[in-house]
Amino acid sequence: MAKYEAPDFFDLDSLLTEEERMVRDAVRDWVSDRFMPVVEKAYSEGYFPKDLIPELAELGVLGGNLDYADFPRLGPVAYGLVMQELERGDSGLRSFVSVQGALVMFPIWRYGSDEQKARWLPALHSGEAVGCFGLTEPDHGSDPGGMETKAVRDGDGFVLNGAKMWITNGNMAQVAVVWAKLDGVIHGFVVPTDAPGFTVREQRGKHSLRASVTSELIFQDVRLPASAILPGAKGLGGPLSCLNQARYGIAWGVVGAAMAVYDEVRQYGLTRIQFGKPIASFQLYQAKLVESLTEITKAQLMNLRMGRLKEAGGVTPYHVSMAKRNACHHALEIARTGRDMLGANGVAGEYQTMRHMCNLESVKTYEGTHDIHTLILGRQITGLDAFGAA
Ligand code: TGC
Ligand code: FAD
Repeated sequence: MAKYEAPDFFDLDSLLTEEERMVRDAVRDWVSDRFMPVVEKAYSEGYFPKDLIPELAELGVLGGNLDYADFPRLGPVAYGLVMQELERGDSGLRSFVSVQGALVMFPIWRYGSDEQKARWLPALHSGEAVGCFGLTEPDHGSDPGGMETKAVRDGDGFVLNGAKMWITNGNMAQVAVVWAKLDGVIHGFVVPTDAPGFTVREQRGKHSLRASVTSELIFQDVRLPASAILPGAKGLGGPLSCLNQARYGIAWGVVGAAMAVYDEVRQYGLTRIQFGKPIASFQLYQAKLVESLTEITKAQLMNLRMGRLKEAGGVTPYHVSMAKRNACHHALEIARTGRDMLGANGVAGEYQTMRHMCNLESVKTYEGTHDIHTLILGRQITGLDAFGAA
C-alpha cells in the first residue's frame, strides 16, 4: 500500500496548535503502523480487533477529552482530529472510540453520581472495561421518544424490561448505558452486562461496519439497585446531549474516510495506464478529483470552525447537525465515485475505498439519518416542526 498523503489544500495545518498537530500525528502514525495491517482481515471476517484496545488507551483517546482525574483533557479540535485519523483507518475503529467516550463515559461524567464515576470512568479510560449505549429499539429509531423499554420501582431499586437494537460494542461490553422510561419519563441506567436477565446477541451479517460489533440487548426482569440510575438526566434531552458529542466526532471522522479515499484514488490515477496514458491525465478523472477535494476542504473548514466554536462554548446542536449531515453526505458520495474510479480494483479488498463506502452507508444512517438532520435544521430555520408532517 502506498504511503498515505493527507490532503490539506487550504493549509489548515497552520491553524492548528503544536499540541493539536502532535496528537493528530501520533494517531495518524498509529493507524498507519498498527491498524492498517489488520483492518482488511478484520473487515472481511467480521470482527473488531480487540487486542488493539490497550494501545488505543495508551494513546489517551478513550474519553480523553473529559475533565476527570488524570485524563489528557484533549481540546475539541484535538479530539476532532483524533476522530478524523481513526476513521481514516475505518469507521468501525472510530465508532468503537466514539461510543466508549461520547456515549458511555460522557453521560456517566455529566449525569452520574461520584460512585458511578469512580467505578467506571478510570476502567473505561484504560480500556479494562468496554461500554455500549442503548437508545434505539426495534420499533423506535429516528423517534427515540417513543421507546418502550421500561423501568419500574421495586423496593429501593428498579426492574428493567425491554429491548434495544443495533447497539455498537454490545457483545464486547461490561457496562451498558440504557435509556428507559420510568413513570413515563426517559432516564438513563448504568447496567452491568452480566446482570441476571440481561441477554446480549450479536447481529451478524452486516454488509457495512463489519469491523465493528453490533448487538441486540434484551432485558427481562433485570433488577437494578437504586444506585444504577443516572441522577442528573431526565427526559429525552439526556440521551440527545450525548448524541451532540458523538455527532461532533462523526462530522470529523467521516472526513478522514473521505481523505483516505481521495488519496487512494489520486495515487491510483497516476499509476494506472489506459489508452497509453495515466488515467489521471483524462479530464473526466481530474474533474472527479477536483469535486472530491473541494468537498473535503469545505468539510475540513466547517469542522475546524465548529471546533473553535466548541472551544469558546458557542457551538449549538444545529452546528453539529449541519456538519454531521454535510460531511456524511459528501464522504459517501466521494467514496461511491472513488469506487468507480478504481474500476474493477475498486471491488477488491486490497483497496480500501469500497470498505469505506460500505461503512459510510451506516454512518449516514446512525446518530440521526440525513433526513432527520434536515428536519432538525428545517425546524431551527423556520420555527416549524415537520417531524410528524404528512
Ligand atoms: P424534541 O421535541 O426535539 O426534543 C425533546 C427534548 O430534547 C431536547 N433536545 C435536545 N437536547 C440536547 N441536545 C439536542 N440535540 C436536543 N434536541 C432536542 C429538547 O429541547 C426537548 O427538551 P424538553 O426539556 O423540552 O423535553 O424531540 P422530538 O421527539 O421532536 O424528536 C426529534 C429528535 C431530536 C429525537 C430526532 O430528531 C432525532 O435526533 N432522532 C435521531 C435519533 C438518533 O440520532 N439516534 C441515535 C442513536 S445512538 C447511535 O446511533 C450510535 S451509533 C454510534 C457509533 O457506532 O458511532
Ligand atoms: P427509521 O427511523 O425507521 O428510518 C427509516 C427511514 O425513514 C430513514 O431514511 C429515515 O430518514 C426516514 N424517516 C424517519 N422519520 C422520518 C420523518 N419524520 N420524515 C422523513 N423521513 C423519516 N443506536 C443506538 O442506540 N446505539 C448504538 O450504538 C447504535 N449503533 C448503530 C450501529 C450501526 C451499524 C447502525 C446501522 C445503527 C446503529 N444504531 C445505534 C441505530 C441508529 O441510530 C438508527 O439506525 C438510526 O437512528 C435510524 O433509525 P432506524 O434504523 O430505526 O430508521
